[in-house]
Amino acid sequence: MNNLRREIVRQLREARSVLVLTHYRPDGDAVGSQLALGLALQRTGKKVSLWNDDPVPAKFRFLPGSEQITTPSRQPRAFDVVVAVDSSTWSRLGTAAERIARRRCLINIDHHVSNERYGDLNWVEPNASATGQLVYRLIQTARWPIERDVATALFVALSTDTGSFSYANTTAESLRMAAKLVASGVDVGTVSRHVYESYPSARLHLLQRVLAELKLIHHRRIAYYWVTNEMLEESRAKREDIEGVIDYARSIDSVVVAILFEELPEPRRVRVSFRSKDRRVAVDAIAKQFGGGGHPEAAGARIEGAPATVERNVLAATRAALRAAGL
Ligand SMILES: [Mn+2]
Repeated sequence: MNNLRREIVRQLREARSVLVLTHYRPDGDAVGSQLALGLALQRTGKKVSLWNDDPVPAKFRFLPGSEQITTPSRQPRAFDVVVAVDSSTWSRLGTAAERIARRRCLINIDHHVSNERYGDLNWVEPNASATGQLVYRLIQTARWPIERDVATALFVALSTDTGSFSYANTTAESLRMAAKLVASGVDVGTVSRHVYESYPSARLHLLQRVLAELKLIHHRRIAYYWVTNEMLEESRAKREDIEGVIDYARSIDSVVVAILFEELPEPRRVRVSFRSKDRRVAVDAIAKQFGGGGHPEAAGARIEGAPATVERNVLAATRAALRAAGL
């Protein structure tokens, strides 16, 4: 593992131009990992590009350097090294993947068990709490300085993927890393205010609509609800406001699995998110049945079909998973 990390550092050291990518619909770990690596590389004099099909969600735009994240160039461009962070599949990188004319080396850094190892160098550690944790180790291996803006991006990555250091994936190592980042200058209060307390009121209006139709089934162990296009329009909320909405279903005492169905703008396509509060039920295995993936405690899939059919199939698979676990 150490050799792999050293080889990644060697490739980055020899590169002049580096493109750092992450998955579309980026979350805190995606933006934070991409930005931390990008800024650290810039400090060493590399020419760095940061691409994403989707804009940086508003709550992460306080991060210094986030304005450098742009949509992919229209014409294919050549890079010495391309690094993908937090993206389990090549297709989750979106159109960026088509805009790379040449690259000497593709490096894939991720913590999803389901990672498809599409890189020339693949550093995948499912035990890491966040991809940001791997980026942190990489920067340490390279002995690049961790300045305040890099530390802040890494802190956001770690904080968001651990549910503010509350989920089961919070480890002694992730807490030690957080302590070191705070020592490097992270202003925790400011980060929390931006990331957790800066929602537009439209998000709460959306939440009202969504929660009003929450359903509890299977001895109240499964909670699910829908975000429809109509609800989004009426509340004037944006798609990025949907992130975290699933946590309300998850927070109910009796609930083992929470499911959020999101109607996508394209007809007959539904995005389904899963959360599990019980180690006996691995939701990535459920998501996988529908072509998705993720982590045992948090997973998702994009499923083709009429909403009612998708709902029926997903609920049936979830009930079966609970039954198999004796729940
Ligand atoms: Mn992640």
